[in-house]
Amino acid sequence: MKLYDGGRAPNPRRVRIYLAEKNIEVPTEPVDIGALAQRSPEFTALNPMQRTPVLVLDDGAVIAESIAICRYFEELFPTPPLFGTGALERAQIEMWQRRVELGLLSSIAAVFRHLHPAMVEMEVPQVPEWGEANKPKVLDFLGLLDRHLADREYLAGSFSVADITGLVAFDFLKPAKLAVPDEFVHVKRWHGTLKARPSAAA
Ligand SMILES: N[C@@H](CCC(=O)N[C@@H](CS)C(=O)NCC(=O)O)C(=O)O
Repeated sequence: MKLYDGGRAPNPRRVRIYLAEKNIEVPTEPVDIGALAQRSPEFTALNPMQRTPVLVLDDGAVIAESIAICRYFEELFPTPPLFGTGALERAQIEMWQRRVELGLLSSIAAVFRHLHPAMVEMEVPQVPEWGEANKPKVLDFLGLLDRHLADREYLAGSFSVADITGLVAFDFLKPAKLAVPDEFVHVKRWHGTLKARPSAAA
């Protein structure tokens, strides 16, 4: 088994945090996405989407997409449960995972990818207007999250993969040069709680 890891980028980090929470060790191979190694013929043969992370099993089977990789390990090692237990909690974790992935992480990624000079070769074409258009979307979502977190510690039930996506998205605000307004105290408290977990160092 081998995990092709894209370093400091947010999606590979989601999987590393998940694995750290589960105490699962997987041999990794770094993919230098800054040098566009994900576009090499070898990597493209593994993942035609040319994105990291990618998990390759001993029999050569390939799993891409961060959450698909996490789900694979969840089936093998259900404890501690990070996708929830019971029908309702599972559904609510799924709901928040998707909301945070689509509503926050994707918008922050759009700001970063379309405005940061370092992304000029990776994001073709870079459309600065789209980066700018996503800034208020990020703020709106952070506001929604703040209201949701006012009376709960985690996004849905106990600590879960939804919080992992949220943590990674939050930490991606800095490279995207976005700030969290001071009034979002609940989001900040939630982030502080997640950041204090040892897995956040992954
Ligand atoms: N939906 C995918 C997204 C993967 C993704 O966008 N990975 C980024 C790193 S965060 C990447 O490899 N980017 C390379 C590129 O855009 O060329 C997932 O959840 O794993």
